[in-house]
Amino acid sequence: MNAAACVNNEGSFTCTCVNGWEGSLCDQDVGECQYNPCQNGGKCLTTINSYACICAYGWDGAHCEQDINECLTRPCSNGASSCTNLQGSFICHSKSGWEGPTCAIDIDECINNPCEGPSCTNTQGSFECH
Ligand SMILES: [Ca+2]
Ligand SMILES: [Ca+2]
Repeated sequence: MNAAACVNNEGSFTCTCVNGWEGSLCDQDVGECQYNPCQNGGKCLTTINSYACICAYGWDGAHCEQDINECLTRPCSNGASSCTNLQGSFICHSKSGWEGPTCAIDIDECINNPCEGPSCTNTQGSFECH
């Protein structure tokens, strides 16, 4: 037993576990997660005699120590000229006419009244003057 103290209740009992153990029978080892070995915001989960890291977005590896190269999945849309991998993230460099983290959002250029005349039509990735 890894219990420091057990109290007998009616029909049951409650154990206070020693450091590093948890569970009603103090049979769950939390030692590995005690000093969270998961990096970059990863969450540590105990498993039987071991642990697993649930990594935050953008990270991978047994201890979330590995940056995911998101650029390999070509996340940038609409002709974004290039993707730069960052630690835990990535950046799309948009061509003009698009915005947003993956350059998927069309800019409504007509808001800034770019046409000499009264008539501007926003188009996907551009705009037209009439
Ligand atoms: Ca990355
Ligand atoms: Ca547009």
